[in-house]
Amino acid sequence: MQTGVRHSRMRTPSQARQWVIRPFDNRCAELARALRVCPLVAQVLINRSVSDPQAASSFLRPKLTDLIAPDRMPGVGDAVRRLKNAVLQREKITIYGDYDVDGITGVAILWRLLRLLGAEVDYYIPHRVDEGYGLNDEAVRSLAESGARLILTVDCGVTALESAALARRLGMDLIITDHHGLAETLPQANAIVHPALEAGYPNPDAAGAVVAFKLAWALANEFAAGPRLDPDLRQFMLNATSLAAMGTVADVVDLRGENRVLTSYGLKSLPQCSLPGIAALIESAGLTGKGLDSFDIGFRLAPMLNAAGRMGHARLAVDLLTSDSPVHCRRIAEYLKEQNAARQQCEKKIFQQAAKMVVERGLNHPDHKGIVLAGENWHSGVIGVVAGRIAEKFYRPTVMICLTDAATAAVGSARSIPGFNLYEAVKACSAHLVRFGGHEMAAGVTIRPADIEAFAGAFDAWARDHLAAEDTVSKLHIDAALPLSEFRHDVVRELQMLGPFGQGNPEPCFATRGVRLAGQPRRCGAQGDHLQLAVTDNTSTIRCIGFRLGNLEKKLLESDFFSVAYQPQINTYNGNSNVQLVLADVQFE
Ligand SMILES: [Mn+2]
Repeated sequence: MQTGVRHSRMRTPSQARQWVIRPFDNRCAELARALRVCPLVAQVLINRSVSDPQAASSFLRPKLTDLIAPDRMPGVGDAVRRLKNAVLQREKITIYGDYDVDGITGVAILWRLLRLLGAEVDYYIPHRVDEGYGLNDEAVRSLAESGARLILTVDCGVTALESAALARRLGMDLIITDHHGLAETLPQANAIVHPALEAGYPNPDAAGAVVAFKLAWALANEFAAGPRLDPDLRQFMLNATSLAAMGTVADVVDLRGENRVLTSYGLKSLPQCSLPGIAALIESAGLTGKGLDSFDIGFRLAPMLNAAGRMGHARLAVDLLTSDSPVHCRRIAEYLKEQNAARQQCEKKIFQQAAKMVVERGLNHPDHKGIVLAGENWHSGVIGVVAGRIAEKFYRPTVMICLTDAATAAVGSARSIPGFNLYEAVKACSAHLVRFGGHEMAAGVTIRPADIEAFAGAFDAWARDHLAAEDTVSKLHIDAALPLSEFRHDVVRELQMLGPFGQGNPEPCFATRGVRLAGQPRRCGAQGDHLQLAVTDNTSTIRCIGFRLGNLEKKLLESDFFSVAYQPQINTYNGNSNVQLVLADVQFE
């Protein structure tokens, strides 16, 4: 049984979860007939708000021709004209990108294309800890001094009014490509490429790497001699699709519509990607020769690329994706693997400290709704991830602050739970903050250590006013409750057509009530963390795997009946393939 592959994405079970079961939709038989699929697939499509037969058909069978033409991306025309000029005049272009996977892949796409077109191009990635997110004045000044004539941003810049004005004063031109929230005033720039700049653009959820991809595509078209791209450009576009798919999955944007088309093609071509950096990354992750899914990107490849920026400098990850030397790439990929292991260790240590603090201080008591923690020497590159895990474990919005010896102001990262607008919460408590920014689900704060206690009180009070008791109960969304006999081999195989899974299109989850054990459960995994069992409801008997559910063994043996929520999958072992249920939760009645 494959136990190592998938459990990395399973959440750590903590408190009881409330099952929210979608009602049966009577449109599903008709939709199933129109699509020639089983009703269960139709039910899941309707649950994902894909109920129109035409839309559902392209959802199940994405086509590259469904991609939106690159010249429709708002601002692309101005950007292409300015870049074409820069290429022809051999002006020095500096790509200025964000340090996360979305930024890194977007930078690599534009850098590779501009090189292919013969441009003089360089890139700059700010340091995550020392410089922070986005375009900053100091970097703009140093770029001007080093002779940059044109700055091209990726995945940042659309709110950098002051730095944009500074670039202009220093005699540089600026093209912004970004997908972050627009403020009331736009920065001064030669072009702004942004999917939400014009109402009605069909994919306002495009990731930063996709915005970069569209610009690169439009520019490639501009330089193509005839109606067809020459072989080099065609190969480039194929690789760029894989890079854009990685940025899209890593940035957790909605995986329906165009993002789904791009991700499904990008994933298919990823194992054969001709970029030595991608091949090296896949090899270091131990995924060579396997078909890759969105979870492999989200939980294996993306964390390695992100580790560079979290533990050191993200420039190294861009180096990996822009180098053509397999030897050099293999060295970087191995180093990133080590950095990722160090990141995991660091994260684990902080997570344990933070979880202990929550319990010791009683912050998980029903009277508390907002968690604020501060710790000595917590690494600011990983606290965002840890805040996310604490928020998930205790199901409360969480702010984590790094205290350092020297700092007069400390930095913190915050993560939310669904239904709680974190940005509004932080804004409401901003009297205690030096700086803050972010959106509904994630935010960053800067705070003087002396103000932490007052901030914690205000944040908790605001959370108590804006969260009901049931909001702090984690919910498990279930697509349908069905007897086990529904999950035949052919049905489960058809359900796989619904992938790639991710934001907006979660992997289908089903439930069966009143099942009992069919035989003795068996603990497995190095520490007996996992559980193998078979369950029956008299219609059928199916094998299950419960990752991190090993401690349920005793309770299962004591219970006559229980309910299971699960993701069905096809498990192939020794040439046999069988339906297996990956347990998401177990409820005892
Ligand atoms: Mn992004």
